[in-house]
Amino acid sequence: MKTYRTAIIAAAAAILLLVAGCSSGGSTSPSSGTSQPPAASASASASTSADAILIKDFTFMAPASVAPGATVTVTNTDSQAHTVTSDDGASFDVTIQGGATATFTAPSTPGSFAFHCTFHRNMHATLVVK
Ligand SMILES: [Cu+2]
Repeated sequence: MKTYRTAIIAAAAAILLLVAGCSSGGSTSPSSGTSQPPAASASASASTSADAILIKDFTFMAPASVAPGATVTVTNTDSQAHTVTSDDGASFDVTIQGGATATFTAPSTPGSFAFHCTFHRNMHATLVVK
């Protein structure tokens, strides 16, 4: 019991010493000259793959063609979500949220695959696989 109390007193004394030491330190501005810029917007579009569909202003911009089984990246620059849905309802179907990117796998068989957006039935385009 006595040692416990002694320890508390010692701790209190140490804290007092620390506080005193700090306040007598003088200059209290630890601002070093290295101001780190906040994570620069490094959105350098590294994905310059040809296997890409761009959606802008409710319009599909499809590549001339993609290879069978290729991974097709869809970039939606609109604020609304869109889908890339094959008209046959089976070849591919992916939803791309507004301002987001998604991928789907192109059909493994060559051909022309008409597709649409299920949210906006006036959006149509064709994916050529060859
Ligand atoms: Cu749409």
